[in-house]
Amino acid sequence: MDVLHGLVNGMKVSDEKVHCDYAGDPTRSSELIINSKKPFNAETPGGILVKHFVTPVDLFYVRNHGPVPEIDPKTYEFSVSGLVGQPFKMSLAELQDSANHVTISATLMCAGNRRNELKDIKPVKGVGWEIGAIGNAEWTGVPLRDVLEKAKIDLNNPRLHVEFVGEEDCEEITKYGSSIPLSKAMDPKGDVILAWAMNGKPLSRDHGHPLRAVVPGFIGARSVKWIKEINIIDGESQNRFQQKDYKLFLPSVDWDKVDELWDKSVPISWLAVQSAICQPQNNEVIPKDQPYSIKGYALSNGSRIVRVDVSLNSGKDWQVADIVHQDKQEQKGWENRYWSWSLWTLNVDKFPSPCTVVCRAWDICSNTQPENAASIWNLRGVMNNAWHRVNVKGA
Ligand SMILES: Nc1nc2c(c(=O)[nH]1)N[C@H]1C(S)=C(S)[C@@H](COP(=O)(O)O)O[C@H]1N2
Ligand SMILES: [Mo]
Repeated sequence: MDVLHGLVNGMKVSDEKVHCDYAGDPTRSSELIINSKKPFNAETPGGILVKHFVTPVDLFYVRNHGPVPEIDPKTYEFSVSGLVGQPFKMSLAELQDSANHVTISATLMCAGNRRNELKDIKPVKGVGWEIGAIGNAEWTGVPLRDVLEKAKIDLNNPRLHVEFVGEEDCEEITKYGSSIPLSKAMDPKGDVILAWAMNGKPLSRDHGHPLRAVVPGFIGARSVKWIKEINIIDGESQNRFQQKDYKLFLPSVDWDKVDELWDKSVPISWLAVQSAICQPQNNEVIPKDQPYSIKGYALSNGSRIVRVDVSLNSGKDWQVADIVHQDKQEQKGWENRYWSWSLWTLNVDKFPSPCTVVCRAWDICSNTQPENAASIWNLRGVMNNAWHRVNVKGA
């Protein structure tokens, strides 16, 4: 991006779209469903999601707020500063030499996943997503706590947050930024890493090349890409993506009432229990009495998914699906660190089409999903984890 961004021929640009130039964005797989081109936002079709426990990089959803920055990994460096005893800058090579490398299996999900179902109830602001703003990957990097230890931070101050700021200029005329509590960052079982690789290869440009945060168990918004700064701050980040977005309000709060409520609402951090049916898709035709495998995903915030229920009659009767693949990190003593999704299947001998298929998941804390999306509708359309319903037509 031009160093003089925001200035054209020395004049300040007032049109907020002008400084965002997407000509340098990378090319993408034609299999992604595009929800917005500029900035690029695209999701994985449900049928593809359940084919891979580890989502291939080119099929992994992309959620950008601005143009993808072009960063040379050889000259790249990020800073660590703020309320630290020892501020510093680090290059990628220095980071890679500084600590043991770890690989964490973790699912990223956008807080806006399944927003379209909320839109169907009442309009909401935000990019429309079906069920595919989610993906599971193997992330390699170094623990964030190993980097922060060099900065001499007061670990006894419970107010401290770690703010990540990205390189790119967003449509919203700000750098993308967000923060997490220092306690999550320093928790050896929190598994927050600074990652340079995804599924064994250097990060692709869309997914944060050369370095991003991966904050397992938190909404995708906190896993900041293209990290430029890491700031230790008192309280949460003041960045608009922490303060004026990703917050929950009552269904009765609309845009005319929200102004004074932003400051009173807590930013979303941890994910809730979520599940969705990926196969069949809504309005799919399945001949009556044919055998069929219903498939989907389920996920919580590190808590193990213990049951996924599926109904073939709009939620009247339920059957328990087989969890066919779940992250095995707990077997290494990683209790409550099920950062990856579970994939599940229910084999039906005679599919009772036409019908409405419904799913809901339970985690080990017995948390489950609300029955109706209307009860959790919110003006930004975030965190929709209502029972997922799919209408199937007969033939
Ligand atoms: N710098 C930067 N980081 C970012 C974003 C962004 O637009 N800019 N989007 C966030 C959001 S809302 C999500 S859901 C995830 C998406 O990560 P992905 O595009 O690799 O799937 O990145 C997060 N990190
Ligand atoms: Mo997101």
